[in-house]
Amino acid sequence: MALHPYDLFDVRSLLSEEERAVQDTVARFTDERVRPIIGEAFDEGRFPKELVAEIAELGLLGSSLPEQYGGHGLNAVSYGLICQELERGDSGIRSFVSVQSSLCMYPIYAYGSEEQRQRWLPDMAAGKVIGCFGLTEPHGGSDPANMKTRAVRDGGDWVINGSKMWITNGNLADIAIVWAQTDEGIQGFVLEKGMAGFSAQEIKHKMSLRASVTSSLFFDNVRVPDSNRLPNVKGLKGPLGCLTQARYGITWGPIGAAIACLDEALNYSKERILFERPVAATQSAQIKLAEMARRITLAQLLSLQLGRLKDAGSMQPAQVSLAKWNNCRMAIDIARECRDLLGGAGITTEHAAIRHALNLESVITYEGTETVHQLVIGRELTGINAF
Ligand code: TGC
Ligand code: FAD
Repeated sequence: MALHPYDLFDVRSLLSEEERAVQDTVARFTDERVRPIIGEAFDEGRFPKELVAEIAELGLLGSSLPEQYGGHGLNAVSYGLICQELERGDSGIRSFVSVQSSLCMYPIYAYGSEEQRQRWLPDMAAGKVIGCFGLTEPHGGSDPANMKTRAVRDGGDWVINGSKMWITNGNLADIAIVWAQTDEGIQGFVLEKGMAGFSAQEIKHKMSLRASVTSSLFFDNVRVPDSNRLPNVKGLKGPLGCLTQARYGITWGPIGAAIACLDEALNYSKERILFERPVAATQSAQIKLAEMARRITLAQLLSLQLGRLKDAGSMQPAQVSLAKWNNCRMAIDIARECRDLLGGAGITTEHAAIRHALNLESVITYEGTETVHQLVIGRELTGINAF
């Protein structure tokens, strides 16, 4: 029996029935609703907001949370498959879901009070309240410990001053999870759209993640009640704990992007006749395609095992770093190679490869750059902190 070209090791047979059903549902959504419109949305530099209600209806926002907060109690592997199938469409759509689920709903669930959970999570799961996550500052995102945004206690309120940069969903968001330095260490605050002194400015001229909103946030004496402070975490481990959740999902996402590119390049090279034979009949093209399939297979097995470790409660941040590094590098290399196999046709957004390649420039940078994740592994091996 012929092997499935995008699942050479039959990873799907290792999935439960529920995991397969989740994958199939999201795959259908991507094929029917995302892929037909995403090239144009990318061209226009427009996040397709019209998809949010459907994404919510499919249960993809905060899908791992318990049902009482609007989630579906899905396991980590299912969440990973959601990310993979969404990113097969576009990294921007997966980013939207990552930020809402892992960077906004997760901290409210993990670090928030019961009142805060009830107040925000069900509406966020329903897509009625959109969140963004403000950690990165303009002077250097890799080193969030050097945080300049500051919150100072004033009676029953906090007064926040500072700014954040490169914030996904910034101008879309109804609430922002903002991390600020306080006298007791870094703390998280839920800022609401319309609070005096809080503004967002969209970042234009992006060549990457064009179908996603990216913004700067500004805080000018923003007065936030203590009831909007996340009470159950202090220190950098708060935001880093959220990043571990999001980075886990991001290990799966680029597998989807790489599969989309391989699919396109495979079809194109079988049909493109040069020197009286299909490009796919040449040895060099076959080596390139085989190399892509090899790297996708390794990434699939890596993420699946990572997901199983997460579901067993034993996943370590350094393991997430290795998979984020490997899978982003795998996907960006494949997207660029596929762009090359398409020749000149590969330079327009009529084909997906260049859009994925450009998107992956962000994906390999955000949530910890490739270098940051390499240094995490270096530290794990040597016991020496090179940051
Ligand atoms: P260190 O000072 O040693 O640790 C501080 C505390 O945090 C704990 N910790 C973690 N906890 C959970 N998950 C992790 N991954 C953790 N890493 C560290 C640690 O145990 C310690 O706890 P405690 O109790 O002892 O205080 O911090 P470090 O030396 O490990 O960190 C250095 C470094 C460079 C790895 C870290 O600063 C880092 O990861 N920098 C990169 C920043 C980054 O990734 N920013 C991403 C911003 S958000 C984003 O990009 C969203 S894009 C979303 C989208 O559109 O999809
Ligand atoms: P810098 O930290 O200035 O890094 C510059 C270069 O230095 C990089 O090549 C880096 O690898 C390298 N470097 C860093 N440290 C070392 C070292 N020790 N040794 C050697 N080299 C090193 N942030 C949020 O908080 N929320 C979001 O929603 C969000 N969304 C984003 C969306 C997009 C499209 C993008 C592009 C970014 C987003 N980010 C977000 C920010 C992202 O996390 C940062 O861009 C990333 O962490 C890197 O920070 P930086 O851009 O300031 O680069």
